[in-house]
Amino acid sequence: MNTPTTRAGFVAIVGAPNAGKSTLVNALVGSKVSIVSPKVQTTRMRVIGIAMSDLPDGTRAQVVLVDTPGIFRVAKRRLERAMVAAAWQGAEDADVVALVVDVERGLGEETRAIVEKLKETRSTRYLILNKIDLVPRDRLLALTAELNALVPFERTFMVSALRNDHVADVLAAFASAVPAGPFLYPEDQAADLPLRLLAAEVTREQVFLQLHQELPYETAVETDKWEERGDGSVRIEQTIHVQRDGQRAIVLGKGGARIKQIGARARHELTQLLERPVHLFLHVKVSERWAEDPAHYRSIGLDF
Ligand code: GDP
Ligand code: K
Ligand code: MG
Repeated sequence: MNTPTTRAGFVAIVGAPNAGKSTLVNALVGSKVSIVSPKVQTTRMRVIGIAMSDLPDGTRAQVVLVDTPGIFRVAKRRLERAMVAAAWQGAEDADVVALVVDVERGLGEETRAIVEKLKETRSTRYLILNKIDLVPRDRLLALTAELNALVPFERTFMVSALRNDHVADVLAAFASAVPAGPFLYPEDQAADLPLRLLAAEVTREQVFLQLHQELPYETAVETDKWEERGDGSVRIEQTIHVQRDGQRAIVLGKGGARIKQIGARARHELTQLLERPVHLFLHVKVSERWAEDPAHYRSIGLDF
């Protein structure tokens, strides 16, 4: 009998805003993938990172990380509610749900609300106490006990995502926890896929920020082309997929004014995130059934 040589699966990263989820994802993946900022709710959409890990027995693992949007305590708007629902759906589908807690903040209201939800999940639960560089060790042990009393976690890790302390232990645990099986993403795509997804999320966020309720949640953005140029810049081509002609007109705006504005803001954000000049080209396409095809959701990181 052949022992499987690869493993692959999904790990949902959940936690209160500013717990350090994006920082952890970046540390796990080893490159700048997710959006990190001290502002609450920067990561409105789900961004996927892919971490590769070699296990001691020679098995290679592909860990697909889902950085969920902030868990909003009061989701008033339709979009927010849909995002929260999507986040929980993601957590439910994942092989492991990892709760990240800022140890300096401790057990706040948001973390409590997430823990309540975690009681219902059938996925394996991990607890990741983050920012251990900021507090004394006895606080960590007290917090571990407090959280495990609320809901049992299979494993508890104490890390500093920022300093990359003990992050390797977390990755090794994720890699062992995902099931044996083929990689979910081709290895040659895995490197720039997160960047393509991230770029799509940045534009999608602008579409929603600028058009609010005028578009359905299913409106999607796909990065079609990603070209690293010799002069250090990157050329990105994206398609905004809408479902009807009327929506296309909304995205374009009068004389193309709206799409220009979306493109300008997205380009500005991407230039800062990628730390190099970005040339961004946007297309709008009516693709009626686009949103219904699960393969497309997978390719843009909305669902799996
Ligand atoms: P998210 O909202 O959960 O994605 O949190 P972020 O990753 O954006 O981090 C929020 C803030 O916490 C940022 O200013 C990070 O630099 C900071 N941060 C993240 N991890 C650590 C850590 O291990 N130690 C310290 N001191 N700060 C951290
Ligand atoms: K943040
Ligand atoms: Mg974040």
